[in-house]
Order: sequence, then C-alpha cells, then structure tokens
Amino acid sequence: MKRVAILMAAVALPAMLLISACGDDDDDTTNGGGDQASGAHVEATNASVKSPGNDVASVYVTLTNHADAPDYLISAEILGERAGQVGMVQIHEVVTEGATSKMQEVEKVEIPAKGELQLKTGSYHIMLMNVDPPLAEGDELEVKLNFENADPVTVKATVGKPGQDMGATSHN
Ligand SMILES: [Cu+2]
Repeated sequence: MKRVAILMAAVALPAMLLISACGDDDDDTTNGGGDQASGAHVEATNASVKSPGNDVASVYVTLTNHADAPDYLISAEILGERAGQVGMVQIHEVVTEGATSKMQEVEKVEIPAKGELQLKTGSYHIMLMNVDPPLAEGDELEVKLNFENADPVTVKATVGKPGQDMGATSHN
C-alpha cells in the first residue's frame, strides 16, 4: 500500500506543477478550470442556487467571456457528492406572455464577445429537476459548465433562501 501511495504522489506532483504553470489568470475566483489554450476563456462568478424545497432548483451564475468572439453555454452537469441526486439538468429561459410566464428549455445561450451573460431570476437559468433528496439552504453544489469554445468551468454554488420567484413560474 505504501508503495502505491508514493507512486501516486510522484505522478500527481508534476501534474500539479503543470496546472499552476499555465494558470495565468491573476483574478482568483471560485472558478475551477482556468486553462485556456485557444484564447477562449469564460469566467464564472456569483454562482448561487435557489430551490423551493421540492425536487427542482435553479442555478444562477454570471459568465464573462474574455474572448474576441461570442461563446455559448451549451450544457451543465452536477459533480461531487450530489452528482447522482439530480435527475435532469437543462438550460432554461423564462418566456413571458402577458401576465403569465413559463420556462422552456433552450439549446444554448450566447455569451457576447468581451461581454457578460447573467443567468438570473426571470431570465436564463440552469434548471435542476428530479432532485432527490431536495436541496436545503446552505447546501453546496458543484456545477460544471460546458461551453462551445472555452474549456469547461466548475463552480461551487450555495443554496440560498427559498425564493418566492420560483412559485410564480411553471414548467410546461
Ligand atoms: Cu427552469
């Protein structure tokens, strides 16, 4: 057993040095993946989760595109200990027609070149469904965001107070 541990340390150390060597972003955020070989680089900040306490939740995050070309949020997934507890993850938009608003799935969302996309209440969000057991205030989720051009970014998002806004919208 001891030999295996030493061997693993020997493998892990150069890999860690390599990671720190290419991490050239000086703004240290909760942003996990900072590797941007192609120049495409999306930064994720202000991640939060809201859940009404049942089997659904919304993830909100601000995405900043540092590239000269538009990029797209194409999917998201849950990592970590909650990975097996979220049945479905979709990107949603809120569509308002008159007095009613509903959510619908979208394929991808544009993050403008050198610009920002805010996933927020009443707008785009990452929808978690079939969450079992339900999320409670203070729980932490590890959310991996996948982009068309930039490398994936993993953020940690804490579940906030149950939002009233969640009840106003319905799924169709
Ligand atoms: Cu939704």
